[in-house]
Amino acid sequence: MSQYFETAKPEETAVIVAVYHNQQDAITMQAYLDELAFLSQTLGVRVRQSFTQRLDKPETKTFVGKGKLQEITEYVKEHEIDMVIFDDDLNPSQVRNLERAFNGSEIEEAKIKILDRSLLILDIFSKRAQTTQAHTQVELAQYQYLLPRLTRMWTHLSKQKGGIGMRGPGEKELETDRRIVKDKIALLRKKLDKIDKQSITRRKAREQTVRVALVGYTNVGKSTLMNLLSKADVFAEDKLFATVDSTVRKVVLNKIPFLLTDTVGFIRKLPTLLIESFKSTLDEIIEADILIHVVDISAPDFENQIEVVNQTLIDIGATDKPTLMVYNKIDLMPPDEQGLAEIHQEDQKIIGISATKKINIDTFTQLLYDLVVEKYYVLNPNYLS
Ligand SMILES: Nc1nc2c(ncn2[C@@H]2O[C@H](COP(=O)(O)OP(=O)(O)OP(=O)(O)O)[C@@H](O)[C@H]2O)c(=O)[nH]1
Ligand SMILES: [Mg+2]
Repeated sequence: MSQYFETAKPEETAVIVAVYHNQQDAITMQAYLDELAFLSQTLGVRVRQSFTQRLDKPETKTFVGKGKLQEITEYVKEHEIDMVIFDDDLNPSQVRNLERAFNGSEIEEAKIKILDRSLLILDIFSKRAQTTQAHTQVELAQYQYLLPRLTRMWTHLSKQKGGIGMRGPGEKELETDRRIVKDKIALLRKKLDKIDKQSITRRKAREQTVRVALVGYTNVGKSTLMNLLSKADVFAEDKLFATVDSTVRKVVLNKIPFLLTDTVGFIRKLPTLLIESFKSTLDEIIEADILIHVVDISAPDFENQIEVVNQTLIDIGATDKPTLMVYNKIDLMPPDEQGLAEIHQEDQKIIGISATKKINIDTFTQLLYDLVVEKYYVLNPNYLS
């Protein structure tokens, strides 16, 4: 069934559409747009054009206003674009209206696909998942996303040919679809419960060990740093969400052992359903003693990314932990700003590094060691005696 959720095939073409409110500054706007394009490219889609509109909030009926919609449809028809990707979640009636706008009233033969940000993220997660647990978590989120959106406009599951945006027939089939999806959700929940029980047992066994988790926005260099520290071979790539599973490795710094977890990166507007179904993966972060918050200092909107990560940490309940802020990728900063990025404020525990060019790694490990050793003595009070 999972191919049902496949949003796009490589080489398909797309235009991206985003709405910004009036106060949004140009840099943030561009960063958001670049990110949506990057998400699309991660799936192999070629983004041909982007369209933006300033509105207080997206139009209820068609997300963008009439004039803008006209402009987009003309472009899409003229350039034979395969799909239109929207930066926010679309509700079922918006999907229906947009389907009509792009494909005319004869919807049975729709050619142009209407996608939204959550669908892209879910699809990327599903392609990146390695473990049964991650696969099950993504699938659960996908079916939950689909359930309220099952309308005549969306595919008929039992006859599905793959690809969101295919149409299904009448109401009776729709009811059947709803039942299939509900059954599937129940089944996936059960399966996850079972897997979760095993992970809880596994994590309990590690209670005496100091646990450190790498957190941060997606693509900032968490896995690269994990590989550097643990000599593990974790998949790192210049794509969004290279990692969606958790990897735990034992690391020893100056004879003090601890467990280091690399896990899924965060992103703005991460579908809530994903956060919910990834709960047990995120538990690795919630249960960690120390966080290493990795930041891509070369990202034009890095401050915004820090905000998103902090907010997500609050959302999942991973607050009040000793945190080492790591400003990574300082090698990409202009030389005169590299010094600036190398802020090494001991009290604030911020360090500028380059994980690939291995700049400042010794200072970083020293700072990390200081945090780990403190916790180590708490967990092993007899260590010194
Ligand atoms: N220039 C530069 N690139 C880096 C540095 N650290 C990591 N990268 C690159 O940034 C990209 C993302 O690195 P990853 O380690 O996969 O990032 P991640 O945070 O694990 O990303 P996700 O798993 O997708 O959330 C890769 O292409 C890395 O080679 C650095 O210090 N400098
Ligand atoms: Mg990673």
